[in-house]
Amino acid sequence: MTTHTATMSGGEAMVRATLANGVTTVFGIPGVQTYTIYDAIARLGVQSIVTRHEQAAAYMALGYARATGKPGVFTVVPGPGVLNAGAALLTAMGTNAPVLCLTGQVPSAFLGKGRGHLHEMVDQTATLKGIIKDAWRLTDPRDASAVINNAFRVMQSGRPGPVSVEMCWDTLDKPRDAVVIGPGNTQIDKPALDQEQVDRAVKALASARFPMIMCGGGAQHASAEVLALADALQAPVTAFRSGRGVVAEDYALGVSSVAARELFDKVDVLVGVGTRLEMIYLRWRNMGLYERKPAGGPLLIRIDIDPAEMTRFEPDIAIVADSAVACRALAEALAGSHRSDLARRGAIAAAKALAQRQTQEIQPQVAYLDAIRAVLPRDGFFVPEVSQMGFAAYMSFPVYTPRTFVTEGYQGTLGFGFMTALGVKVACPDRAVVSITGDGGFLFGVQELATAAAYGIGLVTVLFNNHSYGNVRRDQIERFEGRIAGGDLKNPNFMRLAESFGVAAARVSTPQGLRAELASAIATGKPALIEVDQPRGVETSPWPLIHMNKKPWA
Ligand SMILES: Cc1ncc(C[n+]2csc(CCOP(=O)(O)OP(=O)(O)O)c2C)c(N)n1
Repeated sequence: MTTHTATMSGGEAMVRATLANGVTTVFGIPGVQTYTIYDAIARLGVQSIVTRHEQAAAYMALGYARATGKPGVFTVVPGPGVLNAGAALLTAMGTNAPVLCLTGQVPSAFLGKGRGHLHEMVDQTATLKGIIKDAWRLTDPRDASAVINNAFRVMQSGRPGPVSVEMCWDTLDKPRDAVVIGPGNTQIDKPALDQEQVDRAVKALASARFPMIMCGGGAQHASAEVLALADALQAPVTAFRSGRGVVAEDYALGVSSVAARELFDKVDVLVGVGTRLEMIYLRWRNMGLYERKPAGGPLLIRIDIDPAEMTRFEPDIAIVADSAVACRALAEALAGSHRSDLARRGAIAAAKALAQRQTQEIQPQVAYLDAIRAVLPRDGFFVPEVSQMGFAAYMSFPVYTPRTFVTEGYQGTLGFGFMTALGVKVACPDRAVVSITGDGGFLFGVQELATAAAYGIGLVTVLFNNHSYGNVRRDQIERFEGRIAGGDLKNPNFMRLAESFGVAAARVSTPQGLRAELASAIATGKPALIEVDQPRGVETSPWPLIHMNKKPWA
């Protein structure tokens, strides 16, 4: 990448410095402060996806980042535009996604004056710093390369996360001479591997009787290394949400969370790879119990790039490192230490078979999930949503390829699915992408059917319409003697709605019907909505298989 020197506006400098970092697509909505950003985007041939609400721009950038592991970029006006993007930014923070928000500010003379200038909010940078990894104000176009490159470094260094760069309206607009846009950032900081930590883990693992590996989102780039470690240990590998697909679940050692629970009482050494371990220590044990370190259970080894993680939940052995580097070192040191053990292989296979039978009871969800899995290619993306189908999918939709199960993480952000899936499809137009959603979550972002139609984003959305905020409704019936407060919904005609946006729509009412309709929708490569119409309350609760009745070391 060559250096470019010219007279340019702050907006153009921001865009050129962003493009120097390899960015080709920007999501967003323009406004008066950001006109120079949009003018540069148009002139410089960037793929620009303009959404119908700022939240969707941010969710699409999130989907882009999650699907590729590369930064996703969006631009919105300051104040309300930034706050409209808030839930997506929070979700990006929770799922460690490198997302860059480019935004404006009031004119510099008005900063902090409270005069009520257009889109003014009290200390926007400080507000953003409270919800994302970091935020900066760029005060001179001549600093654009340095500030934007630093944003790319911070976004991808250590635990990745979202960041923002803002510029005041006057600085965005005014041309400045001799602005130098240099090459993009190449520095991504990672902690060096500490051999002593590795040696301690190797010692514990070499003598483990029944080790298990649990992956989180921090293992998505380390699939080959986790697999090598699993093979060396002959250990089952599991995940709850964000770590799914690191090891394929049709591999002998890849196990769902339900199969993992079945095996867990045998486990004497647990290796957490890039995970907060929510499933085991919060979901299985007690969501209400704060523990600084586990009060029982297996010896815990944690591999995490973020040193703070080791004090948030203290393991017996901490390895602060990139998960690929650490797993490779452990796998090399442990190669050949655990011979294939027929009894253990048998236990794993039996747990998988049992889990398969148990999850088959979550009907009708699992019949529909099976229909989707049957037609979605191995490398196709599946983007669930906070819903009866999404919860069931955590443990009963097998995942075979890293990054292909894109979830909302611990934020549990209703509405994230459809919009995030659009960003996944923009990032990977040649791979199938299926979004599943409830009627509640879908209407958080339904207007983006217009974006799908306008840009021909060939996402297939399967809408499970149970005419309710189904999870809320069931919880209320169970806990409040059958009283429902805000759980029932009156919906539009989704077929006519989708068609009015120019999106093909079909309605089905059986898993077989879904399978056929989905296969043809994927084959057309065009945006499509498939509605599965269901009566209220038809779903079996997925929660007993998420929280599991039998508590470990209770
Ligand atoms: C941003 C946000 N708002 C509210 C909630 C609370 N909530 C969790 S599930 C749910 C209902 C979901 O309804 P729907 O999308 O129709 O899916 P269903 O449960 O009916 O399958 C609600 C309101 C949430 N998790 N996130």
